Amino acid sequence: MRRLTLVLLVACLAGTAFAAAFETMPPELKSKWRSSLSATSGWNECGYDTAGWVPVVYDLATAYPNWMTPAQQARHQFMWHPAGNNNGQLVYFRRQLWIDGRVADALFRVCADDQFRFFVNGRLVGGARESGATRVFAATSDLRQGANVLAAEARDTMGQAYGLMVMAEVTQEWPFVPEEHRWRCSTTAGDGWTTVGYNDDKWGHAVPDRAPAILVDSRRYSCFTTPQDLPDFGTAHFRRTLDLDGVPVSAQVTILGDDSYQLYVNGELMALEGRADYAYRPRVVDVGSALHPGRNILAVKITNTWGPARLYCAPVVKMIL
Ligand SMILES: [Ca+2]
Ligand SMILES: [Ca+2]
Repeated sequence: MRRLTLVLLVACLAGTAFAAAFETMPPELKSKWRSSLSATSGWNECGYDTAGWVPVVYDLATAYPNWMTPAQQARHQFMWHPAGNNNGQLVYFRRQLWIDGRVADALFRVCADDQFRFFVNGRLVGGARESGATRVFAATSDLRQGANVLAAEARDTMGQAYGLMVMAEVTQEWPFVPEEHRWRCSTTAGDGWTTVGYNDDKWGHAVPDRAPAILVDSRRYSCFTTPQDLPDFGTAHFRRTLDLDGVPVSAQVTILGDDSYQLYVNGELMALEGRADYAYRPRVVDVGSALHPGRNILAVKITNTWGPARLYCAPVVKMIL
C-alpha cells in the first residue's frame, strides 16, 4: 500500500513537471482586433471612425497550417467577426498598434480560410487566394513611431470553417534622442523611483553628453548626462518609459556608465557594476523576463567618482502580437 502511494505520488509530480503550459495572448491584446461586415473609404488607415466595429471572436474550428507549433497556435489564434461567415462577402479587421521606439524589424505571417488581403497603415502589403496559404511580409518600413493600423479584409468562400490568423514579430530600439525628452533625471529620488507608479514630473530632462563620446573597440558610445555636472562622488537617477503594445519575448539593454551603475527594469535590479574599470565597457543585459505588455520603466542610478558622469543605455525589445 505504501509502495502504491509512493508510485502515485511520483506519477503526480512527474505529471506536474512535464505538463505543457502554453501561453495565450493576454485578453487586453486579443480584444484590440476589431471587425466589421461593412466598411467605408479609409477603413484600413489611422483616424478612421470605428463606431459599429466589434471585438473579434477566437477559438474557431479552423485548421492551422502545418508550420505552426502548438505553442504558436495557442498564442496566435484564428479570429473572425462574431456574426460568422458573412455569406461569402468580405469581412473587415483592424487593430491599432502603438510603436513606442524605432522599428528595427517587423515580420508578419498571415493566413486565412479562405482568402485575405493585408494592409499596414492603409498600404496593401499582400494577400492570398488559396485557402490556408500563409504569406510572410516584411513591413519594417511601413510601421512608424506612434499610431499605426494593421488591417485585413478576408472572405470565406467554401466549406464550413472560416478564420483569419495574423502573427507578428516587431523589434524596436530606443536610442537616446535629445529632442524626445523621454529620459528624465534627478540627483535625488524617493522610494519607488524605479517603478511605473513613481511621479517624476519634477525631474529634469537628460541632455547629450558634454564630454567626448566613449570609444570602445573603435565604436563610439554617445552618452547622455544630467543638465548640471555631477560633483565627485555625486549620484544621478535616470528613468524612462517603454510602452509595449504586444508581448515581449526577448529584450536586451546595452549599458555602460561613468563611473558605476545600477540598472532596474520595473523595479527589479537587472545589472550592477561598481567597478569603474568595468562600468566603462558596454555590457549587454538580458531583461526580457522583467518586461510585460503595457508601460514599463527603465531606471538607472549612476555614481560618479571623478570627472564627467554619463550613461549609455540602449534597449532593444522583440515583441509578438
Ligand atoms: Ca472556408
Ligand atoms: Ca566620472
